[in-house]
Amino acid sequence: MNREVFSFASLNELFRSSPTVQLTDKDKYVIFSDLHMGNGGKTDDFVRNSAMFVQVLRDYYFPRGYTLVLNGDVEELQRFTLESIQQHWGSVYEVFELFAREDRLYRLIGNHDWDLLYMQNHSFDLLHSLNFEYNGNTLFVFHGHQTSRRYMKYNHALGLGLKYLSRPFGIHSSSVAHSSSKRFHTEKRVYQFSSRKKVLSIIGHTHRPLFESMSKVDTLKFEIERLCRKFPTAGESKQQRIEDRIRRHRDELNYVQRHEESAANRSSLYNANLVVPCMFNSGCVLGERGMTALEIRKGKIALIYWFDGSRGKKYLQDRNYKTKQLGDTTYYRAVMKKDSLSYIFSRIQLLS
Ligand SMILES: [Mn+2]
Repeated sequence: MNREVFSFASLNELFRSSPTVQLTDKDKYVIFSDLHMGNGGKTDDFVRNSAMFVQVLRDYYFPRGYTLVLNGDVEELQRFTLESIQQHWGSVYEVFELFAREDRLYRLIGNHDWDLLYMQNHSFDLLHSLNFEYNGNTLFVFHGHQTSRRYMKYNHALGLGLKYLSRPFGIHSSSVAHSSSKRFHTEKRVYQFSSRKKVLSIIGHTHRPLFESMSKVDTLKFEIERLCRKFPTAGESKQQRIEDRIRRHRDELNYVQRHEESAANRSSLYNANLVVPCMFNSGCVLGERGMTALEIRKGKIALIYWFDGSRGKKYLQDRNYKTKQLGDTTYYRAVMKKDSLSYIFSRIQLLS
């Protein structure tokens, strides 16, 4: 079986065996993935945003009635023992427990916390994937490693290798997140599967946030093109505003291209003029200034960026994004992208 056939069969099996939950316009979900919690030491990538993560869950999502979906790679079990992680991150498990006690927590397995499936010393029910049924359409939530035979078959052996080989050298969370070609293959296979099945997939794993199958660079380019097209027929007062918006988007595009690794800039992944908006990615919790998440609320899906204003003011100054402060903290919530699920599904139906 070649890789692509394997990948489709593997995702199809996962999809068919997914538990299904009904999603209505009254429901609220927040999806985080890729925390990679370690032992709190120097090579624990989670340390940087851990305080923000706990406070955002406890003071923002919990009181607002959200159900929390943790979409894989919560613990970094390929480099740390579960005991050392539990010992250091009690505050994180406490906040998970808040949601769990009210039946508002779903934990999905990833490749870095896969070993939990064979462990007894934790209290989580673990799922491989989860389907949301929304007005006859399906949102398919899974971590994303399932596209690769390597992870499915040899995950256990790989984990042992990483734990015993890489930790002494202080290697940070490695694997797919940092390899652009692996990331590309994961995204491509999830995209192909989702557009063929006409489902909306939500993954993590590659650490790159995606909204409607587009990266940030793709989104900015599309938006600039759309505004340019609007410009000639807009009235004079509107033209000025369009010009300002184009300039801000161009500045941001330059910024992203200068500051983010080259893989994040790979655009037009799918060699198509019409991108089917079937693939979303919650990104990760490990960003330098913040973390990303996907929210589903009132029949809409949004890509959210939570950041620490004391570490970077970029999004506070950028009028293209709505930001809101969390209480009197230095944490801010910015809505990067937002769209209605009905509109997204009608485009998936029409374009794929
Ligand atoms: Mn992963």
